[in-house]
Amino acid sequence: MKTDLDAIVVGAGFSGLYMLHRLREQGLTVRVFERGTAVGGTWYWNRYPGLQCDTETISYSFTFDKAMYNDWTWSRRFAPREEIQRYAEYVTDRLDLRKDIQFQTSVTFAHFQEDSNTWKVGLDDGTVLTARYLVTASGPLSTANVPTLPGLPSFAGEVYHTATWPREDVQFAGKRIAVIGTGSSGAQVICNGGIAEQVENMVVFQRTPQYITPAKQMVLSEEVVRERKDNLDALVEEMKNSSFGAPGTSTDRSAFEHTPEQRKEVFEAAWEYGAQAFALATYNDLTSNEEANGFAAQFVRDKISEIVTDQETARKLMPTYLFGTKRPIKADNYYETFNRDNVELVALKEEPIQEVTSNGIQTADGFYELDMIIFATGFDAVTGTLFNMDIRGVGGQTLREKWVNGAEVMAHLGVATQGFPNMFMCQGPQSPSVMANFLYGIELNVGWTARLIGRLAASNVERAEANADAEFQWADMVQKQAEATLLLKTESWWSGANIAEKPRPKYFLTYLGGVKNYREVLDANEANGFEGFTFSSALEPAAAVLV
Ligand code: NA7
Repeated sequence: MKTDLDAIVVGAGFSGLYMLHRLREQGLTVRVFERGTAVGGTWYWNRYPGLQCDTETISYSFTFDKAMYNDWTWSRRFAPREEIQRYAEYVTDRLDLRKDIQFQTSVTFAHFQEDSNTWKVGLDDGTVLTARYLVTASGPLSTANVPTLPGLPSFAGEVYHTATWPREDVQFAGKRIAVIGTGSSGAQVICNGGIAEQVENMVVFQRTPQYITPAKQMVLSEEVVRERKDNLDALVEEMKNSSFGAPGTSTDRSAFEHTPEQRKEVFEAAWEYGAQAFALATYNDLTSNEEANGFAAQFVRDKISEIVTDQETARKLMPTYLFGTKRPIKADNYYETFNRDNVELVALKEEPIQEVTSNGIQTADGFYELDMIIFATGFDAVTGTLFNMDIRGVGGQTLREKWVNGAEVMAHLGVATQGFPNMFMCQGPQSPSVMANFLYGIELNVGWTARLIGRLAASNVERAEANADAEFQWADMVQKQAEATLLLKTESWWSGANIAEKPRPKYFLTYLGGVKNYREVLDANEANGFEGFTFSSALEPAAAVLV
């Protein structure tokens, strides 16, 4: 059956951009629908002061086009948000993608049509389109988690969320502000955005104290930039064969190979080096062995005690959960910020919020007068945005029903799920996505998916559907990987436990096997004709074969 388009892609973040490029290269007609006014995805929406990427720019760049890599120059070791936004625009123009992206348009529904093996897709302007393939590139971190605090609607001051930050400038000078949440976003708002220097007073409402190691941001010299560009092939080799998809992010050494003195030296050097070194390149058993984990945890607690002058504040800042079982945070001068006279810490587990009033927050121990509340409370991660779209597969089943509201998420190779034929997820659940350098992950995961779609489009296959046994085996393997680590011992967005209304997933939401292994699995699967899918055709049932 003739459709309006070969493929509809939801979202113009980096996944959507790369998918558009790859599908178009194979001759498909594609349209991307993006609710924002520009490309960039999560970088477009999270425009709060201080935001920077915590993967180094050396590898947080597309590498598939050498000239495109070489013609772009990053200014710093970690890209500030504005620079990533410019990079996304650069990629868009360089690959001439803009003409196939429709901005300020949300996909409201996507329903699979069993009689024609096509997708009917509704947009918020009332348009309905048909396509053979539906591709979700809506991002794992794109639906904000906004807690309901008693009395919040009565607050007369300004209220912001890091993930839906306004495009207009926010004025901080002389104001009394609250930051609620101390994950990566909260930490960056607190110490990286220059806010503490402007406000009269900043009160940080911290639920769980975090392990925060220095990022060690720096301006890149011309020589460093030149060297990176001259050595791209070697860099890509290293990324391909690493676990995180970035250089300097793995080690074969166990913490037990060293004496306590040697460990201290290793941790100290990694602390000074910054980036991912402390969490990923010190020892290989920090997130699999509790004793090894304790070495790293204690090192950070000792640092907090050294850095923070007031020992009561230092005590409140000290994390007690297992190191690395929430996403490790990298930020410069985080603990130092609490030595400022105008920065105050409220440990919510000791001093819970009772209510928000028109002019502040009342806790069990006191009242904090405020002009502004900033929520840095994270995301309904991985499945949140997928569930918010009305996606219905075979028999009208919604994706939320299929995945039992998040309790039983299963996605073959992190790409496709049974009952939703011709639907493919970019960086979907159970792909490495948030556990690896996201841009390199896109090249792997989206590149593979685009090749599959290209093969389907070139063949007489009308319908490609993940098999139930394949998705179960994949989900079960992903869960076993997680069980071999300490990650399930902590409640976090990684373990799908940060949204009160959602059940804890039976199968872990992210593939933990690392980039190298995932790449090898995808390559082998492709070489074997894309195993784990059933390919069919209504017109030629016996002859549906991938060419
Ligand atoms: P995170 O990492 O989910 O952090 C959210 C923070 O907000 C965290 O400190 C939470 O405490 C806190 N939180 C959540 N709900 C509440 C309520 N109701 N009250 C008080 N505090 C709360 O989100 P981010 O945006 O910082 O980072 C997400 C990812 O983006 C990051 O990992 C990088 O990959 C980029 P908790 O720890 O749950 O007790």
